Amino acid sequence: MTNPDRYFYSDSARERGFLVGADMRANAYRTGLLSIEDSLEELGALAETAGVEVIGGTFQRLNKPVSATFIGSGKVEELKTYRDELSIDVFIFDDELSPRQQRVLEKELNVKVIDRTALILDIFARHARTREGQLQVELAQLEYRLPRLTRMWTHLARQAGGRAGGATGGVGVRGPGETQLEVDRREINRRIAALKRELEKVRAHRARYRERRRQSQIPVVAIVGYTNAGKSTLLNRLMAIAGAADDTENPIYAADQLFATLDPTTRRIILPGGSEALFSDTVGFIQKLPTELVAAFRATLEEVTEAALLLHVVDITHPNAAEQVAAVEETLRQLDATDIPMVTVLNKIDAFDGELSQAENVLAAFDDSLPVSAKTGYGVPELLTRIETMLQSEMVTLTLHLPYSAGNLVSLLHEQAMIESESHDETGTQVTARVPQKLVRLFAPYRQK
Ligand SMILES: Nc1nc2c(ncn2[C@@H]2O[C@H](COP(=O)(O)OP(=O)(O)OP(=O)(O)O)[C@@H](O)[C@H]2O)c(=O)[nH]1
Ligand SMILES: [Mg+2]
Repeated sequence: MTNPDRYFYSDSARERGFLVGADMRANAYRTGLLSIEDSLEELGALAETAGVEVIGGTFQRLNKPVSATFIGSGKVEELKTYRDELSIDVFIFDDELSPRQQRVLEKELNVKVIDRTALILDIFARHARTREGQLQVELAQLEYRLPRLTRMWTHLARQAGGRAGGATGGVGVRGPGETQLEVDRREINRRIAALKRELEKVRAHRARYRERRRQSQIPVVAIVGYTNAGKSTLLNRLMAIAGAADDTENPIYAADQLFATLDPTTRRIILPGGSEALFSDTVGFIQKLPTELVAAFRATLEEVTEAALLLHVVDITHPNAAEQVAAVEETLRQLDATDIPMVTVLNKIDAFDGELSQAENVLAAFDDSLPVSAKTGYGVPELLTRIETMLQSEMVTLTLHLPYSAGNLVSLLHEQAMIESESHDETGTQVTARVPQKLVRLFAPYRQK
């Protein structure tokens, strides 16, 4: 990563954060998949990644959120004590606060109050490297902040405005642009409109790139999984073992950090039987990922929805491996990607100190799971073979005669199939192609012996 901290606080100026959670007893209000303790621990890891020094945390059992303050008034009083005794700069809530709740809490507590979403956006802002990634994050941040703009935040932004390096107001309030919190709502709206226009241009460019890629007929394998599961490390290992089609490409940044990767990276890899596939690494998933965030990153996540195969990486050493799997499945459902065939790997098997059978028990629900170690390479050759077999079995060879009136089907073949031969006569197009199983029925009327 280049200059990760250039625009952000140094350690000596780290903000002191305190975590706040609520354990909802009424089912309708439950969020996330982890126990409250594990969820707060994850929130702490997110806060540390965003550069906050986590001083402590607390949670409250509630039937449902209190409408004005999310937590009960007794808890708010308790937080005031922590604020004074522990010199807390920022309270970080594990669930998304409504703009009103946040305003009321900031007024009561008289320090900054942020939530999990703001924290994740802050980390995304730090880790975005491509233009599209940066635009996407800035847009998501502004849309998130617009209804939450309070004097507290603008005040902080002004205070920080004079700082060398341009840090603006610390965690949750900092972003790619320096001026954004010093401008008023109207200007933010103007900026949002400008960002949307620019994003559209960048996206059109990327759509053209993807179109070219489609025409190259190489299947895409999207690497998915919970953040920090080892997706980027695995892609680096796949390249080392299988051989990248272009060996000038740099390794992908991997680190013991949440959301180390934000922007998609694609590498072309030669599979054991000689066929090729494009492997795409992208942003990880997390529980309690707000739907709006998934929507904001929909373009990035198209890598996932358009893939021929999903490679689901699970960190089997993580105590919440099973819950993480459930969170990934939930996000795949939100993305409408559940129809795509998937192979699951139980990663970090080198560091797993239980029995292998125990690991397999956790994931007994998967037909296609393999133990691997991205670190040592264990299981990776078998994985490559499995992927190649799955990619091939997903395709069916069809010989077709398509009348010119079915031109849209010819386009579909160009987009989704691997064309082996194609010729034209007076009545239409004669094609032999390897077609993804899910599309075969569309071509039934045109099949030839
Ligand atoms: N012991 C062990 N550690 C691993 C293995 N694979 C990855 N790691 C470590 O796990 C951490 C996360 O790895 P990444 O490859 O960055 O994970 P990621 O899934 O890309 O994470 P994000 O991009 O942050 O979502 C790093 O510290 C890796 O060194 C493995 O097989 N064994
Ligand atoms: Mg990564």
